[in-house]
Formats: sequence, structure tokens, C-alpha cells
Amino acid sequence: MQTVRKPQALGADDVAFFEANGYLRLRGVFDASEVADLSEELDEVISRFAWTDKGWSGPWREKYLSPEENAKSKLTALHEMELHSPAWARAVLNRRLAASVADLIGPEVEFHHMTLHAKGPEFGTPFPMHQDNPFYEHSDGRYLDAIVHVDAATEENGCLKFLAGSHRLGPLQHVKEGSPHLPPDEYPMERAVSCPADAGDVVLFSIYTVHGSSLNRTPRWRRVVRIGYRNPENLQVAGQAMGRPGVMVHGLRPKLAGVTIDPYGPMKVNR
Ligand SMILES: O=C(O)CCC(=O)C(=O)O
Repeated sequence: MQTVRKPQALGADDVAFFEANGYLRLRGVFDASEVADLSEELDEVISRFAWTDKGWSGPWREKYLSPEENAKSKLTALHEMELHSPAWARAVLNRRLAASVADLIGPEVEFHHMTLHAKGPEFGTPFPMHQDNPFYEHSDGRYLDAIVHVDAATEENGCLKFLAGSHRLGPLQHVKEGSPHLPPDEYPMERAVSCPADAGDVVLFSIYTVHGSSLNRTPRWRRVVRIGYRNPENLQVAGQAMGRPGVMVHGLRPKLAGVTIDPYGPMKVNR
């Protein structure tokens, strides 16, 4: 990921940190009143549409979790909150966030998807080490995930952990039994660097950066929302949101040979 333009939102040291490590914490992207709106609307949307289950499946669970933790761990999840909540629709277009992403993978940036990961109290599920590429495979590395912290994330409640520099490995083969993940013996979470963050912070990382997170052992929720952004030239190969265009959040959509947006796309209604 070579950045030759002068960054607009990031400092040269931020760009250098990202290039070296494959992740970057942006502090205070959303102020206290924005976080309050995001939090309130998220809770209401969760109560209407989210689901709760034991989280990601697979043989990694026995390695990471005691039998009690395995039985009790919980994840509350939901996709595309921007369709349900104006605060989250505004978050997608946040100027500093979009310009920061543009500094790393732009100049043009297209929104791709939004996903909630809310770890419940005491037994909020861990995530095994993995790249995000197997979930929404793209043609190249010009794709960033932005983790919006609605609650502060700490070592105790399961903050994100990154294998520094792993984005340079490119796409890795994942274990496909259960949810895609990397073999725990080859990619132990102990080798990862913790990235605690405050409410309102955003943590950016590459679609190729190996990451995971531990159990939430606190009595409080840990709610984070992932917003996926890509360079619109980086076409999707498979997975979540395949074939769905997103709004441009930075720059204008380039005209690409063979790529058109169908205004008559289906909206399914089952009654
Ligand atoms: O929410 C977490 O703790 C992990 C999230 C994650 O792995 C992801 O969004 O890809």
C-alpha cells in the first residue's frame, strides 16, 4: 500500500505507523455528543433487529475457551445499521474518517458494509486470529476496516489485538471448519499487540491484517461497529455484500470498464 500523495487528514507518522503495522488508532473521531447519539440509536436498533448467539464456531473454541466459557459465551450481532439509524448513516460519511481512509487506500473511497459486534457481559465471545479477506474477498489490499468504538475497549473487555506487520503477508489460507480462522498454534493470540481504545475512537486496519480479540470478562457490554471501506477500483471477488454498490465517502466514483450500477436492484419483501 504505497502512499505518494501528501496525507490530508493523517500525519506522516500515522501513515508510517500504518504502513509498518497494518493498523492505526484514530483518537476522538466522534465527540461525546456524537457517541451519545450513536449509542442511543444503536441500542434501539439492537432491540429491534439484532440476534444473539454463541458467536463464531469452529475447533478453535476448545483451544481458546474453558468448557464453561465455551458454553456461556455470547455475541450480539447485526449488519447495516446505517439503513436503520440516521446517526449511523452520518457516521459512514464522517469527514475525518473518510479523509483518513483516503490517505491510506484512496484517493477515492467507497463504503462497503457495516457490522455490529457487541460482546455481552462476563462471557462476551472472543474472536480467533483471522484476516477479514475470507469474509468479503477483494482483488487487492486497498480495503480498510474501521472499528468505531461505542464503548471503550480494554484488555479486560476484549479489545482488538493485531499481529503487527501481518498485512504484508497478503491473503492467507484460513481453516474453513466453522467460521474462517487461522490455526491457533501457528497464529497464537499471545503474539498479537493489544489496541485499547476509548469511546469515539476508530481503529483502522487492512483487510489482510491478522487480528482477534479475547473474552469480555467485565460486567458491562463492549459494543464496537465495523465499517468497511474500499477503493472503488478494488473489485469484490466473493462474500458479504457481494455485488452491492456503496455510497462514495471520498472523491467521485471513477468510470470503470464493465462496471455499472443497476437502478432496478431487487428489494425483497416477504409477507
Ligand atoms: O469485535 C471484535 O472483537 C473483533 C472484530 C473482528 O475480528 C472483525 O471485525 O473482523
